[in-house]
Amino acid sequence: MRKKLSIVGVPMDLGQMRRGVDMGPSAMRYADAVKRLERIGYVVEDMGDIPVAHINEDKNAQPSLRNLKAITKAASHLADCVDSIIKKDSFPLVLGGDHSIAIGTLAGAAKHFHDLGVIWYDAHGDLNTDETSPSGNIHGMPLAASLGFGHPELTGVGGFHPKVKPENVVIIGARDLDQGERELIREHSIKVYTMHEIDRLGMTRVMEETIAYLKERTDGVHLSLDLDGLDPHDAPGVGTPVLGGISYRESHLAMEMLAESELITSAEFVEVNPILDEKNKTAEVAVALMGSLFGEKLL
Ligand code: NNH
Ligand code: MN
Ligand code: MN
Ligand code: MN
Repeated sequence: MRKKLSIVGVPMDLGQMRRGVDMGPSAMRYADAVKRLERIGYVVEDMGDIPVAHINEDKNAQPSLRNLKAITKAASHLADCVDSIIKKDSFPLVLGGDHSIAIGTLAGAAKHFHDLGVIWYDAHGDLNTDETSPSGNIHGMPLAASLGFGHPELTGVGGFHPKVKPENVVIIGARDLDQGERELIREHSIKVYTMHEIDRLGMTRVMEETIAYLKERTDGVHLSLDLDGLDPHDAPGVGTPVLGGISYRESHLAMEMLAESELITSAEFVEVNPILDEKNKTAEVAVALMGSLFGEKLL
């Protein structure tokens, strides 16, 4: 991994229905993200936040794609920002915000890699389109959109598509998949480690396999970490908690193994909602995991 690191916040809460996740970037800054990464040895630049609209669009305008315009606008802005960070040879670290922002992060990163890999660490697949989504919430669609599936305004962010090929994606932690998502996973043979595989194989083997798989087919790897991938006991401050998730220690192990692999070229931590949290615990967990991802050692 490179030694320069650029943080950008995206105070986005329009991709889902529970307000407060727009305060995620502040909460992670408050949990001393910058200091922690500097201590590891990085030169850290905090670029501040991407502007995000604060008004909800008419709720009836497009119930299958809520707040489409405001979300694509912020995503395009974020894509340019991530693109410029990589151009100046720094590592983009994006703080969310709901997961819809990944459309922008991936659009920016994908400009620089012919075979960008993605690790989607999440209780959910985020593989819905406006046609399959049970909610109309765009935070359930970013992985589909990045693969080129869904509404053209979402798939077209950054001016090209797709950003990622299905065979370059690994989903880790899934335990709440919708019917349309299951079909898309089967149709395109997307690699998924559900909680079942994590229980059976253990996180060590899951990460060994993931790293080996991505190493042989990608030229860069984006980590998209949704805090709801963790068990709600360890990460309570999320909008859609799902029981039976990845533990705090397993998550550290996963991050430590990624640090060792030197595979990761961009990262984002999303869905931290301070309003639903217990004394900023989830933001602190996120920042601790950043520590491990960027090479912090216990000894
Ligand atoms: N799958 C559901 C939907 O599309 C929930 C998505 N919620 C998330 N995704 N938090 O990570 O609405
Ligand atoms: Mn808001
Ligand atoms: Mn998600
Ligand atoms: Mn999720």
